Amino acid sequence: MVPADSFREDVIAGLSLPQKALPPKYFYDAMGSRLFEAICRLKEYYPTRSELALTGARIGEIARFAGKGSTLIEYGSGESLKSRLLIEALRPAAYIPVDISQDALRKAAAALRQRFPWLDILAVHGDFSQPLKIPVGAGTRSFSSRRVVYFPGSTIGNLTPAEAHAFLRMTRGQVGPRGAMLIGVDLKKDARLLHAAYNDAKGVTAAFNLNLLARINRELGADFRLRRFRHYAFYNAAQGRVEMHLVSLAAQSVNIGNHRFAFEAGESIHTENSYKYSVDGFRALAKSAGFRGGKVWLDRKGLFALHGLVAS
Ligand code: AVJ
Repeated sequence: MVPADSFREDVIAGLSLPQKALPPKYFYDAMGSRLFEAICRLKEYYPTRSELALTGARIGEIARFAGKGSTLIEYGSGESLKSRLLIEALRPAAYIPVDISQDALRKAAAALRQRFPWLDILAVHGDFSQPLKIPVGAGTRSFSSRRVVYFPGSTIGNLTPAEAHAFLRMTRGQVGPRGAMLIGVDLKKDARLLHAAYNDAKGVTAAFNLNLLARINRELGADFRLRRFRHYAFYNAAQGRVEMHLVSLAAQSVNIGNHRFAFEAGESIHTENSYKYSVDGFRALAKSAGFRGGKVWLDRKGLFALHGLVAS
């Protein structure tokens, strides 16, 4: 669980900005996580399927790139099919899943212990934006082996390029001079495909976006009226990102404890950025952060990229 206090503080701070905004990491309460899983199964939402397909098709090369017997550090709970493929092919000396949800982390680690009894698993509760603290003595065999950070799902797209640069630099410091990174990055593409992926016909993405307001109501006792807000997502070509907003359908005010926030009709809360990178664009970013572009794998339709980066 994210401490409730920082949730409240972040919400109050975000809604006090001239362009109201909320951090996307708060999408993932129990309901939000379920809705995200439903998004991943939508026909319009290509990233999950594309990344799984390319990982399955190229797993031998990917494992060779990472180096068998490495220490695999994954940001995200790692219960996914992709993680299993990678663990099977890599036979890592140790596997260190890092997640902000204690619950997701415990479930994922338990499922993987069942499935891979030989695997040394060390679950770390944390946030990918903070430097990793790996307890000394844990995963002893991992002590001397090469560190590889696995960051799938294009979660890096939630960061601005400046934040992504800082994150890559920090990770470069953590994997050390022999380290590497495997990172899933969604590609730039026809804006119509992007539009469909974030405006699905069943309205699951809209429900996912609106659940953030429902969560604020539930956990912070706010009085958002969800029917007075509408999901709005579009590709901002100048910035190279999909933006998600919640647009107020009327002039209204919302109370959170002693705070009151006024909305004009048409005013939005910016809830997420999802940056898209060309292969060369991402390589340039990684290079400036101390990685050289070792390898890149794309799915057959050229929708999604997995970059293998080596510390330089
Ligand atoms: C999990 C951040 C990669 O940006 O595509 C899906 C989240 N938001 N649909 C993305 C999301 C709306 C997703 N990431």
